[in-house]
Amino acid sequence: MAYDIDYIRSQFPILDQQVHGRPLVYLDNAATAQKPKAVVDAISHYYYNDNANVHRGVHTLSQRATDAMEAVREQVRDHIGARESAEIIFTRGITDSINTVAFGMGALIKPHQNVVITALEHHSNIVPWQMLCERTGATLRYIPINEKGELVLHSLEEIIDEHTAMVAFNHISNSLGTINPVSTILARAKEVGAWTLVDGAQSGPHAKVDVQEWDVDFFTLASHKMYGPTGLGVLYGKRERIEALPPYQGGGEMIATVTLEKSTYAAIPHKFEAGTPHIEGVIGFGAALKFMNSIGIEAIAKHEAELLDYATESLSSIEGFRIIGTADHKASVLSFLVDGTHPYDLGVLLDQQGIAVRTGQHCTQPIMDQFCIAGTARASFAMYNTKEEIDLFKAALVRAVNMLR
Ligand code: 7TS
Repeated sequence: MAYDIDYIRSQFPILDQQVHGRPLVYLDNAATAQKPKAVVDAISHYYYNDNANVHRGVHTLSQRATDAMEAVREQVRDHIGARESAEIIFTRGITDSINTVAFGMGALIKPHQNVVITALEHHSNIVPWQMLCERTGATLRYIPINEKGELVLHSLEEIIDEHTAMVAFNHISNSLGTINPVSTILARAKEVGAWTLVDGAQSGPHAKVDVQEWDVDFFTLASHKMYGPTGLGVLYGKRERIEALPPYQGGGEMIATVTLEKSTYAAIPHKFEAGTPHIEGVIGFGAALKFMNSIGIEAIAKHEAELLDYATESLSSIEGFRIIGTADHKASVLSFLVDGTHPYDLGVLLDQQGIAVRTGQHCTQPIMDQFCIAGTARASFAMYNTKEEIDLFKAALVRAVNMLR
């Protein structure tokens, strides 16, 4: 079936507007994607018809809300190929998912052990592990990157050793777009018996992932990067792993019994879902997954790869244009600098022409340090972007550069 871009764009009413008198060109999708009507409608429908708290009421609305939420848990299970829906935990986002694992590991890790991350991580996959190591005396190690922004794997056997408790890394880099060799790293981690976590923040919207095929212990997703609501993430964990982890937060809904002296915890996944969950978020995320799958994640990835190739080639003709992150395998992200200009100034001048890009460190300061730069401007693509938009982006960038030089 042909990729019906007009239909897709018609499903995102927010795109049809002017910013500073110019048509909006939204190229900040790695930060958050826009939401299709189906998501907004599912949330409205929930509030107009079914709103109630979940897992506690015998009344009809509570049961409807519970059924709707649990149906999405099953949808997520199916989407990532998990064995059972009890392995799908709803969190507040990727940050919350990683903190849940890093906190829980505090009870399990020993001071002589180490945690391995990479130099390509978002701060949310660095800081929680630093905190874990500070609390426990374990050591933090990282896999370095080369000048193209690719992981350097030739020392993998020394970095991941028999004392490695956890190997945590992203599938796709949010600031450079590098697609990492997940299976190679997981294979080495498994050789030494380390636990593994893959941060799927940027793969969720761009790639099909099967957690059993990877045989990964933990995997994370962010609803808001997958056309769903903000404030909701997913933590997938293999049953035996999440059963072994102590919970991160205590409170209602995560318990089996409570006396004033002691509590016992509920079975997974509820052990990790203390308090009233983000019910509307879960319902909206279900609609987002359904919408994304109706277009087809492979078709979306192909479309975005064409946009990335087109943008890379087209923008490279601008004098002084420099791409930061030139990995052989990349997805949907174009981070760049233009000689003689500051990325922040470019971002402001692009915005004045209707073009939304992100500027700065993209929560990946160690990457910027490695490239000896303060930050980049970043264009990131989604299912609804077009080559015409990239032409508008290029024309606006040329104008901005001419004003600044
Ligand atoms: N990991 C990666 C790879 C990410 O891209 C992000 C967010 C996170 C973790 C954190 O996700 P959160 O939903 O908990 O905030 N990345 C970005 C970005 O590139 N621009 O804004 C947010």
